[in-house]
Amino acid sequence: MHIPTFRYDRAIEQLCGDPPTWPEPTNGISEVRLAIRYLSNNPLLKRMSPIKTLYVDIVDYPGEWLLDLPLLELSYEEWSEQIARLCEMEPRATLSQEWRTFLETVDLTSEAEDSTLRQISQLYTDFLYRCKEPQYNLSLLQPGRFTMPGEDLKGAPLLEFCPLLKIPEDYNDNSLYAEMKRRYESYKEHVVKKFYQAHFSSFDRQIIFADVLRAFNTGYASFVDMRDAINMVLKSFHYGKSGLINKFFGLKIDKMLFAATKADHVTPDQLSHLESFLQNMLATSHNNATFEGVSSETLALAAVKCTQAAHTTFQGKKMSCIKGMPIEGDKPIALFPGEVPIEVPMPEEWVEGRFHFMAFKPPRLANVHGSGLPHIRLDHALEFLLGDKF
Ligand SMILES: Nc1nc2c(ncn2[C@@H]2O[C@H](COP(=O)(O)OP(=O)(O)O)[C@@H](O)[C@H]2O)c(=O)[nH]1
Ligand SMILES: [Mg+2]
Repeated sequence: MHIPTFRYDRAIEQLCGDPPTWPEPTNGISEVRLAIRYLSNNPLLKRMSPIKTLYVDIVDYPGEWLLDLPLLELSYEEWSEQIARLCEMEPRATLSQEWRTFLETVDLTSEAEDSTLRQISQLYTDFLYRCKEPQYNLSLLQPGRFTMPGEDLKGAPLLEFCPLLKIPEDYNDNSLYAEMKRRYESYKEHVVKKFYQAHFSSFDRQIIFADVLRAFNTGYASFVDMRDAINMVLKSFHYGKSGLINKFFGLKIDKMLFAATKADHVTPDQLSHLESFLQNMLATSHNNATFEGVSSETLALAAVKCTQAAHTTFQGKKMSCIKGMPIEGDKPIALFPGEVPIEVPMPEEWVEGRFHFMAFKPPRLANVHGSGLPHIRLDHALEFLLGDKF
């Protein structure tokens, strides 16, 4: 009762508008319960009560929050060290300049002042927001709530701390350093653990979305960051019996789906490439014991298919392409957005303009209540996630 409802109705309304528009992206947690009525095939059950109901609770939350999970295993000092190391590399080195310069002028052993805490955390948060800008599109942004606080935490003092570049050796209890350390610990206790305890303890299936194509468009650094972020999260999920998430929250996930989104941005012949690419990107997580007892699958899918496959002739050769309405503009276009590599290209192969997976407007939907949304492979996803429950 205390969790906002996922506004499917509102999303459908927007998608069916004239012109159709994309619903608001997720910025907090919401849930929806589906009651799926179906005819049982089981000969015994069929005779008793042929119509069965499967209840499915779907929980939607920002992917950013997953990045808080690894913090549970890190002390404030260990986390600081990780961030400091990341900030030595571009583009973070430049983007974090202002925050780092300010941090260097601050005496961490001096008495904690609210105004300093606010300023220092604001500069750090600004840095995280810059990392998110489309031209950088970085994923490994911690703490997750700094850029995605959710309704209840906007402006809360719990979010006023930041990692450090150097740890002071001598300090007392009311120092800036001690205060930030306390806030980091209470962030873990009151935000991170609370979230996982409240929600993750009841999940038994999970789907993780990765916008691989967007990373392709942005470049190598963006891709590496996304890969590292997902692998970091998966490492701390460690879904097997001995994993962290199990230790803390008694999780019982038995199926995990990794999905590359926006599969309608590529030509149909590239779908299998997109899937192989995602699989290769997650190879480390797939191969080790992370998934003891958890079956996982990789899929390329589109929740709303915005393009049509077509063919065109270029220099006398038949080529496949996609047709759709670009997000900016009102004339449909046909294009070949590029080939999806199966293996990760070398850094020097990510040349500017190699990938151009364009964003599209949602299609005009005449009969969404009758035939549903046009999609790519959502049926595969459902079969994998729910098939065995029927
Ligand atoms: N072409 C296409 N674009 C999509 C699809 N799903 C999402 N998008 C685009 O990605 C944006 C963000 O998607 P959304 O699901 O709201 O992301 P969230 O931030 O994870 O909640 C949307 O506004 C669309 O522009 C899809 O299936 N096909
Ligand atoms: Mg969403």
